[in-house]
Amino acid sequence: MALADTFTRTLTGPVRTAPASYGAAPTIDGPGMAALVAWVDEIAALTQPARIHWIDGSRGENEALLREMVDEGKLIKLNPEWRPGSYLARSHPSDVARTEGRTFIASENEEDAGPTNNWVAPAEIRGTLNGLFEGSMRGRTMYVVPFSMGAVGGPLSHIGVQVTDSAYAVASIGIMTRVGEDVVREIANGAPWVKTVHSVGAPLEAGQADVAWPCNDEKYIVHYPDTLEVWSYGSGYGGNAILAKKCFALRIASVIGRDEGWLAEHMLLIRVISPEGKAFHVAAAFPSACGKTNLAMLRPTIPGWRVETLGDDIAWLRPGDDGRLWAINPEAGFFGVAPGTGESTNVTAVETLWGNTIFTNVALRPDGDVWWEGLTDEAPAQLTDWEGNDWTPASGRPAAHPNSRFTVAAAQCPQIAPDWDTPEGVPLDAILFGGRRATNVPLVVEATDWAHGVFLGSTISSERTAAAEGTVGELRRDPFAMLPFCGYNMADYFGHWISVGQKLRFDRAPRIFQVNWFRKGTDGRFLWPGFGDNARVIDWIIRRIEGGVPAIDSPIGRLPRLTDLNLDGIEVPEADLEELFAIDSSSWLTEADLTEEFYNTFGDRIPSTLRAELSSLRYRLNHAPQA
Ligand code: GTP
Ligand code: SPV
Ligand code: MN
Repeated sequence: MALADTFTRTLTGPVRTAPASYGAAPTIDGPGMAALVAWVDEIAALTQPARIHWIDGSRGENEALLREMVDEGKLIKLNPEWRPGSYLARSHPSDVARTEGRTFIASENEEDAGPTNNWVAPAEIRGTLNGLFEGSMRGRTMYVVPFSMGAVGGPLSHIGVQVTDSAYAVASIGIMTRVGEDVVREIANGAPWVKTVHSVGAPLEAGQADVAWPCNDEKYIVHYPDTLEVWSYGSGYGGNAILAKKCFALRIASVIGRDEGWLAEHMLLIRVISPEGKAFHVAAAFPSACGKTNLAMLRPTIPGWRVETLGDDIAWLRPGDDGRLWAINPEAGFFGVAPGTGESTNVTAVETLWGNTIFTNVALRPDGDVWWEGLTDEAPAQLTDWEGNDWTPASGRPAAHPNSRFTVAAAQCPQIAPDWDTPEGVPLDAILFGGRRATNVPLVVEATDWAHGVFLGSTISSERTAAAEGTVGELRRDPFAMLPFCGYNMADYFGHWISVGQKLRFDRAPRIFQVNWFRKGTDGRFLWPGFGDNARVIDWIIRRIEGGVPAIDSPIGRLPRLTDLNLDGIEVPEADLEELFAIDSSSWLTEADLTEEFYNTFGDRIPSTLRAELSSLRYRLNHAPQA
């Protein structure tokens, strides 16, 4: 094998005996194969791993990998009696979330990255990265992981290859995407693919002992939108390491979508089935840790309604020939927030996690099962916390890290749609935008039309969460929940949303709504029960789509008449309901000023349609009577 030869030639680290398959590319012929092998050779020459392992995606391979990680102390096997086939990983305490400050867009032109992204000049950063990646895999195995986002060969699907020195990343990608030799076959047959390179940046010198969670204090998550590449260095956690997810399926895919006329979005995807048996498809964009997984697994508390899960984090949307907007979930698993996931909030997730799950940074029970805040109302008396220390309820600190997560196959979800991985996707009826807003934003507002909906999406702000480094609770702009994930100039992205709308038939385009489950009373408590009761908002949305109920025009959009909300079986005090929908003109005029300030950071790149929407909003706030 040419590859094995190159591999031996460039080897500088220690060599350990390894299975014969290690280092050998699969014997698949086709015109695209040489370029793949050459690229892998090139990365190996740079990073100098001790071994190369082409991942075939088989069950046996996965089991061997997990066993190896347990032997090396990188995973803790959970008690199979409670949690079969499941593991706990504890990250380094400095490597617990996406590092947005170390995430870069290396487009040729700085303007193309825009003011919301960290831009670096590609030539310059390539030099820096070459220095860091040189020898970065010494003493480690370099895994080559071919993966597909969307069903292999599907019309909306895209493929990629991740090279990584993290077995944890390999196991995670195996759950989150479709990995296997059928992807290599696609590449061999000439399909285009995205190159992603990942190193934890912790080479092992001869005789040096490994640690449970290798990583590096210096981190770089770099995207090259012009050449469709991702290079990630120094972190083993989540979106920093599973490059198929935020790096590829959002940042790189958003650029591909801009060029090809579709949208890559930070959205969950569900099918809602009405008591009459009619199916509706809803996508919703909420910022990180703002309720996507929960809504994706909704168990309606109103009788007769059913929800089938299609996706919980990413959706790719494409206008169809029929004038509708079609959506797929490109992923194959859930990388979900653990804290707050419990029987009373998201029982579907709890059931999904029965086994075959990798947990990261949750607490360990003495009986070998896991626990996190919110799993049960009462904490166990004794735990080992996410850092491996003894913990009791008196410890005064969380037992699980606030951004602790579970990684589990979508197919394991008890309410997964039977056709969740259909290659052509589902036609959307509604799009929801939301965020965490203690004040101002009502429970639900309907956009008057597509342009107003795009305006609503562009103005989303949300209180920061633990999903990324930063101060939790601080309000920040997060348009379309894409602030950290848009791979190009966000003003152009807003324009792209408008142009996608123009490709839809006006009577078949999804209707757009803004929602907020997180409004608080002056006493600091949530005004809305949320979770399963969010079905009551979905019920109103669907009745709007069906033309079943009138709405109230307000300066910020269409609001429900309170009598149209189905509140049977819950007690929401009248005063709370009023407050949930209260619109304070002066606060909204301040929001409008902040929106203008935000728009101005893009100069004249902001589409004139959105400037016009902002003027109309101000006009309505100044002239309409208080709602
Ligand atoms: P990412 O995976 O980071 O993109 O997060 P996500 O958007 O999928 O968020 P997720 O559904 O995991 O929810 C994050 C947190 O919000 C959890 O602690 C939930 O318990 C909480 N949450 C979700 N839905 C609701 C709701 O309707 N009301 C309230 N009060 N909290 C909610
Ligand atoms: C998010 O932060 O939106 C996530 C987790 O879904 S990560 O994969 O780390 O981006
Ligand atoms: Mn997310």
